[in-house]
Amino acid sequence: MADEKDTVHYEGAAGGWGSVRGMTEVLARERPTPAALDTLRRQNKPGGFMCVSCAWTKPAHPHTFEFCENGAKATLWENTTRRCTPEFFAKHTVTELKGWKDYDLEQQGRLTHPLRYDRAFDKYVPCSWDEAFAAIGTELKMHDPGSTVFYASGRASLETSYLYALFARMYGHNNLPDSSNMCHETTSVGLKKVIGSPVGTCVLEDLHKCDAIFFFGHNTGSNAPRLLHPLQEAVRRGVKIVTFNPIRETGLERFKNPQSPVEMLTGKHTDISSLYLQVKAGGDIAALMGMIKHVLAAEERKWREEKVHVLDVDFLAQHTNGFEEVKRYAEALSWDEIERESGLARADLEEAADVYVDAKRTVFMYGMGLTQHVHGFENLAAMVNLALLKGNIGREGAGISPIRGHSNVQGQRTVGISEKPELVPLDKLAEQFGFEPPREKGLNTVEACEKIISGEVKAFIGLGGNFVRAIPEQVKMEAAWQTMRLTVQIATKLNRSHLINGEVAYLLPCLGRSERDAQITGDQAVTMEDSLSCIHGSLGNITPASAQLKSEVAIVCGMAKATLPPNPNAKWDDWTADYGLIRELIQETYPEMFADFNARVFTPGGFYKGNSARERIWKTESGKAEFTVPKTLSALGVGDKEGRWRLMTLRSNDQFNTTIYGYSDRLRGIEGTRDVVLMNPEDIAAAGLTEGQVVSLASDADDGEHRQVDGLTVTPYLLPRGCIGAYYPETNSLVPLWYHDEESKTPASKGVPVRIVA
Ligand SMILES: Nc1nc2c(c(=O)[nH]1)N[C@H]1C(S)=C(S)[C@@H](COP(=O)(O)OP(=O)(O)OC[C@H]3O[C@@H](n4cnc5c(=O)[nH]c(N)nc54)[C@H](O)[C@@H]3O)O[C@H]1N2
Ligand SMILES: Nc1nc2c(c(=O)[nH]1)N[C@H]1C(S)=C(S)[C@@H](COP(=O)(O)OP(=O)(O)OC[C@H]3O[C@@H](n4cnc5c(=O)[nH]c(N)nc54)[C@H](O)[C@@H]3O)O[C@H]1N2
Ligand SMILES: [Mo]
Repeated sequence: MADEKDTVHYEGAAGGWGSVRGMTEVLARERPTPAALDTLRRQNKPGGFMCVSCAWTKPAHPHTFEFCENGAKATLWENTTRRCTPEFFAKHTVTELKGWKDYDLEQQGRLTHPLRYDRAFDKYVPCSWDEAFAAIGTELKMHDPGSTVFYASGRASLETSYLYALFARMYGHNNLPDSSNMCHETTSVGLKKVIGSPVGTCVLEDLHKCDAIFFFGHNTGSNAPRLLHPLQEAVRRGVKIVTFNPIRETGLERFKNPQSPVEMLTGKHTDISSLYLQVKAGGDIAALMGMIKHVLAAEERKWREEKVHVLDVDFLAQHTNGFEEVKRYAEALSWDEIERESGLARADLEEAADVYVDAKRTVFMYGMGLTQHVHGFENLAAMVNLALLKGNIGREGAGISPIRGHSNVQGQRTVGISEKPELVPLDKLAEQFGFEPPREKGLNTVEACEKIISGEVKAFIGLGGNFVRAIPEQVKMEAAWQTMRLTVQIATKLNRSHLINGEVAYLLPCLGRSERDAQITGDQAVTMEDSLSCIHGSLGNITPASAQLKSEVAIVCGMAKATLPPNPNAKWDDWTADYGLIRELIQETYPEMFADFNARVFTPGGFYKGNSARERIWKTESGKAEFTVPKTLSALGVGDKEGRWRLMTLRSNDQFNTTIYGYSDRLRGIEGTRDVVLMNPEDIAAAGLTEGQVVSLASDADDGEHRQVDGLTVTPYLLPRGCIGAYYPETNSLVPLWYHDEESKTPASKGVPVRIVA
């Protein structure tokens, strides 16, 4: 069982005994109840409860244990026996708690009571729900709705999300930023622009039928481990997986299935990637254009020599726009330039392109490595260019499949949490509820931050998440945050955002998804949409962490009722009593996607909401799928310069976003600390540094702003030269607020310009 060793460059497979060890540690840490363990058996099964971790799909025919190490961690994190009570807050001032680590804050366990911030004593004190709702309602009534922001982290159910967005619009704004704004907004905006669909086009079947998978910028072993099962099955069918990632992530190299006794006992594993290319951070556009150049050359040769096409020429003619321009651009590119910008050798890119040429059906999958760049849109557009060449969108076994983050982040957008009014059927809402919805564009995450800094935003409500810790430019934002009049946070556990308060502040504790949600008509189920656009019901059955907790639906309805003038069509109490009524409303607003919603809630494998691009109906400006000539070959927002490094802010295997489960990044072999900067050994030597030296990172964004993070230990790691890695959220203050994807404003957390200060 060599995988159990805590080696510093961990060589074991993802999964395997190591993941069993990971789970054992969580069990010891969270001290879950037997009921919580039983819940794991129901996790991601039809009729069961849907994991709060990643958004990977929940299959109709699940494995015996359809969960992974990190899904189990998320469930057990929610079902810890630890409690963060009013007594705890009586002992600690908020200022004191600000000095604590993220890990230690959340280790206090589940929040148990609604709390009000008492500024005079700098402490949270318990209050009643009625008091909290009344105070929030009074405050909101005094505000201009336009100066209020309703944020959502991508976990809340479709039912909660629909009502939250309705509340915002009845109150009078579209300021509905979502965690998606920091994540796959590049996808929502970018794919919409080029293929007319804001979400991926694949279903699970496509992974069972493809011959090749091109895989970009996703750390699957940590962030969507259950996806390793279909990838492993694909490899066994002979599918070639070509991976582009600056880091050799263990899960994508090797996977040992912890659910297979044979693999566990014999030490066997599956090699996942047949070709693993360590592209430079920000180098994917160049890599993709290089492959396109090679595919075009192959087309020319094949046609000349055999009168056979490599390209899908019928598809190109009938379904696409702009092919000739991209062809000219790619043909004119020099391999020198491609090699320099991508950091990859021509021979390797040609080998990858040959896999593509030979495959009949190719799926493209990607994560934050493509979306979190200043030219994130160009990344996606270049990938779509490659896919279009061979008609790999809108047919079986092929397509584009973004790997989404939070478990319902895609669904929140589907049911109206959007700052973009054009994406929401406002006329329909007007008719359904008898009010005039606001039509002006709302604020996304970056814009909300800008207006908090400028003082124009005066109230913030956070439906889950840890906004202040997750956003860029953290130091400046924390200072600006406290100038707001009202901050309200709805949460399960204490985090840093709860310690940065407006003048009036409430912290409202809610049920987790695994908990029984008993309302007066009985126990309620909720629904969510996964990465593959399938909608699933989820039924919690654990006894709530405290009798004081309310469901997110009840909290949203409570705030809405206290804020809005009476409206006979807004039945906040009835909706709280019976979530089936909310699903009827969703069905009425979105009849095509949600037909027969209540009857289909527990469809095994979920029900598919449909996708126009999958049918080759292109809802783009030209009515066709768009080829895009890249504006640049580098996805970075700044050029190279002496002493400037490309910082990737990364997740470890022991965290869920800002929730730090522990200090073991098992799959990367980094143990006991998160305060590291990962560097190529040759770079360490060339920069005159030594392994183990403690350094600072400082912003090198040429904007005159001072940003610095201290106390990071230089750790050798096989990264491309010039690229360094460090953990998110510890290094978020290094990301300038203006450094974001040009099209979608997704913060560019992967190619951050920094200097190393010894
Ligand atoms: N256990 C666990 N699961 C999670 C999460 C979690 O924190 N913990 N978070 C959830 C959320 S909200 C999200 S959005 C997803 C995030 O899941 P990922 O998309 O995997 O996000 P990151 O961990 O940021 O890792 C990005 C990957 O991109 C690579 N990369 C960095 N820069 C580049 C580049 O320029 N090009 C390429 N090709 N690759 C690059 C990095 O090496 C890394 O492997 O996971 C979700 N699931
Ligand atoms: N530098 C850098 N910054 C990043 C990223 C990066 O890769 N690099 N990634 C970005 C991405 S992809 C994302 S999605 C964002 C994440 O940003 P957020 O979604 O805002 O943050 P989370 O860390 O997921 O939120 C954790 C908190 O959610 C609360 N919570 C947990 N479960 C529940 C629940 O059921 N209900 C409620 N109401 N609250 C709950 C808990 O209090 C917990 O502390 O961060 C972004 N920021
Ligand atoms: Mo995310």
